[in-house]
Amino acid sequence: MTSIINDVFLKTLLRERTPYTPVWIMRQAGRYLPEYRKTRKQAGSFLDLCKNKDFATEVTMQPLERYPNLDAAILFSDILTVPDAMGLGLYFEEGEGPKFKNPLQDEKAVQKLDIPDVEEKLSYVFNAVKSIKEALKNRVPLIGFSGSPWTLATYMVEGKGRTDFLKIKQMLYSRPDLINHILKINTETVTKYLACQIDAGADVVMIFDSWGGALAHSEYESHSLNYMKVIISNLNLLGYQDVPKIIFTKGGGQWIEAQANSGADALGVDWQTDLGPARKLVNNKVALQGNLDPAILLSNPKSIEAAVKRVLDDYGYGEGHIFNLGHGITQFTPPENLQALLETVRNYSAKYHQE
Ligand code: 1CP
Repeated sequence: MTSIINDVFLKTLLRERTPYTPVWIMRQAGRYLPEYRKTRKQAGSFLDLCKNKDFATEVTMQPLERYPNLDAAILFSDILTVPDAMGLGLYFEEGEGPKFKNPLQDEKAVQKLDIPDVEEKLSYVFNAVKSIKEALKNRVPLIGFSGSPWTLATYMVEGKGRTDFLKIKQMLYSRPDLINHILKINTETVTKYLACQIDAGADVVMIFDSWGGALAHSEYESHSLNYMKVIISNLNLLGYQDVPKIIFTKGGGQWIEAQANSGADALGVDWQTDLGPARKLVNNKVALQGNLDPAILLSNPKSIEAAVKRVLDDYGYGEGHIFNLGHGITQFTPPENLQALLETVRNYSAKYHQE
C-alpha cells in the first residue's frame, strides 16, 4: 500500500488516534466555486466534464488548491454514470437536473435491464481515478463512490431527480418482483464499479443513499440497507476488506443502529440527527461523518464558527468523527464562508484529541 502523507482521515475511519478532527465537504468540487464554473464552461456539458479525465482531475483538485485544510479528495463524477452505462440515456437539461431518455416504466423495460460491461462502459471513470491519484501525489486520500442500489433505482424508474417517488413506490407495492430485479442488477453492478475504482487507486469508497430516507420504516432495511450490506460483504470477499467503506442514508438517522451493523466502517449522518446520541447508539462500532446543516454556510463567519463548534461539541472527546456537512454544499455558498468552517474545525477540534 502506498503511504498517504496526510492520513488523518484514514486513521479516523479506523477510529485511531489523530491530532485533530479531519474534514472534507460533500460536493466540495462544484458550482459554488468560480474556478469550477470556468472549467465547466470550457468543457461544455456536465457529462463532458465527467468523461474527460483532464477536466475531471482539474475540478477534483480545485477545492484542494483553494483550501489547504481539506483532509480528503473525492472523485469528480456522478452517481448517474451507472444507469447511463446500462443504456438509460442520461442527459441534463439546463437548470433542470438529470433526466433519462429510457426510464424503467414498464415490465418489458425492467426485464431487459442487465449488468453492463463495467470495465468498458465506465472506463472513463477509472481513467479519471488514475489521473487524479497522480495529481494528488499522495497528499490526501481519494474517495471513490457510487449511488446505493435503491437511490439509483429511484432515478431509473422516475426518469428524473427530486420527485415524489410515486412511480417507484407504486412499483414497489404492486410489483415487488420488478423492484427486486432492478435492485439485484444494481447491487452487482455497483460492486463491480467500486472494485474497479479501488483497483484504479481509490483509497476509500462511499455509497450515497440519498433517497433511502424516502422509504417507509418497514421497507428501509429490505430495500436499501440490505443491498448496501451485500455490496460491502462482496467487496470484502473479493479481497477489499482493508479499504474503508462509508454508507450515507440521507434522512436515515432513525436507522443508525442497523446501519452500524452493516459492515461499513463509517456512517454519514445528516443534520436532523443529534450526533451525541448517535455516537452512543453506534457504540464504537463505526466512525461517524457529518453533520452541519449546509444552509449555515449562507450566513456569516461568526455564525458559522459557532455552529461548527456545536457539532464538534456534540461528538465530544475522542476519535471516530469526520467533520462534514449533513448533505452537499449548496451552489450559493460564498467560498470564503467555507474557509471559516475549515479553519474552525482544524483549530477548535485539537482539544478533543488530547490525552
Ligand atoms: O455543473 C453542473 O451543472 C452539475 C452539477 C453536478 C455536480 C457538480 C451534478 C449533477 N453532479 C455533480 C458532481 C457530483 N455528484 C459529485 C462529485 C463532486 C464532489 O463531491 O466534489 C458527487 C459525489 C455527486 C453525487 C451525486 N449525484 C449524488 C449523491 C450525493 C447527494 O448529493 O445526495 C446525487 C443524488 C447525484 C445526482 C445529481 N447529479 C447532479 C445533480 C444536480 C444531482 C441531483 C439531482 C436531483 O435533484 O435529484
